[in-house]
Amino acid sequence: MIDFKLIVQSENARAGEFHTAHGKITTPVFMPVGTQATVKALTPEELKEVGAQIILGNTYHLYLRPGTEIVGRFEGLHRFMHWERPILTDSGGFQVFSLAKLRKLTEKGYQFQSHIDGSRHLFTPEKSIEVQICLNSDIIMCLDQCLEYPATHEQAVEALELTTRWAQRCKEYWEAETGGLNHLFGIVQGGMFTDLRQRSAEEIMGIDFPGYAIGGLSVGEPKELMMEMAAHTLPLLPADRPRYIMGVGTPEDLVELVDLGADMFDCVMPTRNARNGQLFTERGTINICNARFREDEGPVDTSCSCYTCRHYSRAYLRHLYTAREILAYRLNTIHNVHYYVNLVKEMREAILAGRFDRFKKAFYSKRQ
Ligand code: PRF
Ligand code: ZN
Repeated sequence: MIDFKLIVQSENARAGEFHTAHGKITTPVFMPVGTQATVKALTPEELKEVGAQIILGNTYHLYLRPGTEIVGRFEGLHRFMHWERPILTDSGGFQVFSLAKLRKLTEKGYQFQSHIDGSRHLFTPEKSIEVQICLNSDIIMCLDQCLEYPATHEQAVEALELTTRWAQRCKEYWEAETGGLNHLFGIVQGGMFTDLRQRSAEEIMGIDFPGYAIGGLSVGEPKELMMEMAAHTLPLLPADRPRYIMGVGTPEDLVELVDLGADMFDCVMPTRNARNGQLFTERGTINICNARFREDEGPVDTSCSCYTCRHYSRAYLRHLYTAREILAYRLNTIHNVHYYVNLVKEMREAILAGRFDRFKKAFYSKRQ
């Protein structure tokens, strides 16, 4: 079992911790996305310097390339990529759904053609767990069916029922195959329907997992609907297990979701947006291409202590970006990942000190 320890709960916001084979994780926690066994543009040393505790990898990508045969020779992802802290892998369902060609969904699993070379594959719940165990990730996810938005109630029922049957198969395979070192998380689906979110939560909790994720959010629905679904689902989940919101979101989303009782997050925004010149600051986002930074000698964010902000001006970062220099991507990514990791760390400190409400007010008052 995961022995998740809730250290302080104030209203719904939680500060906790749990252990994995590669060390302790304190929550709330933000997991930078390292899809292909690399958080794009950063070395593991840089990730550690910004304070990343755990990163996310993608089963779909790593299974297709380089393949489990190669990663297996290194006894998993940690040594392969030189990252000794915890790793969570997503199961592949969501990535098949968004990337693969000619995919077909049956009771067995996903049939699809690789987006890389067109080769044919069948991804079953058992296969997903097998691959994730071979990657030796610390937290592995059940294969689920994430619905697109909008979807009908009937479609959402079908997807949640399939997700439950697959969760059962994942659990059985996991119990038979792992020594208990890889924690398996269940995923709640249910589309944008509160009755189905409740039903999915009950069915997935009935199978009993070390942790629970809420999937199917941030798939194109309006923000209020996303928050309504999260607010409805989070309190249904057991207080003594970590709660992970998959693939969300903006800094504001993270503040609101921590306030509602979420513990874990991943999102491509800090890394992807960095490569598009968008930088997060406590006053809101800026685009470093903007001409108003041409002569700006100040740092990206005066309140930031990251390597980029300690040493470089906005004028220099604008120059690098406009000149399409490789260093632009690296420095921007260092800053953005630091921003996200630090935001969540500050929320944890505020919860521990019993001042999360004040933190949230200050967070909004600084934004323009
Ligand atoms: N399921 C899985 N991974 C995901 C999602 C999901 O619903 C989402 C939805 N935001 C992101 N990543 N397995
Ligand atoms: Zn910075």
